[in-house]
Amino acid sequence: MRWDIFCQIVDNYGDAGICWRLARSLSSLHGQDVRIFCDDLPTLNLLASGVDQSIQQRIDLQPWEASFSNVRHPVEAPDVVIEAFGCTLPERYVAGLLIAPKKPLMINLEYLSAEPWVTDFHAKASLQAHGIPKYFFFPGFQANVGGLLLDPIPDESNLLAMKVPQSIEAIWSALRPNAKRISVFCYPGAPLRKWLENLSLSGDDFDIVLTHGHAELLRVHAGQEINLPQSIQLLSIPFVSQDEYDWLLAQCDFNIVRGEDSFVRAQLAGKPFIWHIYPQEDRAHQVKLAAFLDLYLESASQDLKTACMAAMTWAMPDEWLKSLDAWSAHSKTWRADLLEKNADGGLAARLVHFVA
Ligand code: TRH
Repeated sequence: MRWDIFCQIVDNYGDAGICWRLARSLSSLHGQDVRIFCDDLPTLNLLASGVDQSIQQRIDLQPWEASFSNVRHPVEAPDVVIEAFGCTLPERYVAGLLIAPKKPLMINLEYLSAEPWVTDFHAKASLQAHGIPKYFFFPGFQANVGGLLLDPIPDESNLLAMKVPQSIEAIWSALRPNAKRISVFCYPGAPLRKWLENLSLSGDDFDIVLTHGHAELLRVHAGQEINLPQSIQLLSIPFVSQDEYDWLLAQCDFNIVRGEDSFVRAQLAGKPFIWHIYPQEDRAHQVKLAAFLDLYLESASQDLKTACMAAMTWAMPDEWLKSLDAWSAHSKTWRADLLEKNADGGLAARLVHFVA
């Protein structure tokens, strides 16, 4: 089948990150023909770079405007149209669909949420005046929703086989063998400086890998130069490709992640993490975080529950760091659970099945 994915980049990298991961799964695991129409191609290309050429060449990355004219041609008419995160399709594209030789199926691919209501809305029809059938599709953790994007599954053999990405080779050589490694990818509101200062009191050594832009963020927010004891080494890396970022998560003992895609990848890496959830004005993010923690910590001991909840709401490390070993073990179990629950191939496979 031919799939057209529409990706509008609202902010940051998550919209492009999800669209790219979905496209590569549909193409390389399910043999589908995929095009992405994106309003910010450079960002999409940045995420997609570094991936095997055989994967990249099969996915057609197009600017948003390229969608206006070509659906009328029989060979170009899509079978499935994905509106990522409910983005509005270009009117000229929809007008073309109405006179295309075949009617596609439209899918509104929603945000990931662990909230219970998602199960009632997943796969439900959304009636449209134009008459083209459209359905909601919710990614999620529960059994009866759309699942997670797994591809590529980070297993030990493929991650160990991967070399240190060239762009960070020099920085990587500065890591200390006995220091614990923490990667940092969060939003500007995080109390990062205070958090690092508190971490430095633990008596252990930590190498902190700051992803693109975070060193600047630390300085701006602290309003002064960072002055931490030697037990904390800050290493700043450039933006890396999506596969390289996956590798980074697996190389660290603890990760700070955000948004949606890095949040899932940290779980699949099987490591403890802080999810810095995207802050929303109406505090809806607190409900979403609580819903996730209910599932994530369902089988955890009371001590671990208390520690994880504290960490995820930015309590200082001295409140929860003693639980890190138990949390590491829990992360491996949670990863195995996720893989088992998505053993049918997860989101991409469920989409293909749903459409069929
Ligand atoms: O970029 P994000 O913050 O996510 C977004 C926004 O919050 C957006 O509003 C929301 O619509 C969307 O999430 C769902 O974080 P996220 O989702 O983790 O996406 C980041 C992507 O960037 C992810 O695919 C990993 C990738 N990445 C790299 O490829 N290289 C890097 O160096 C880094 C730091 C990330």
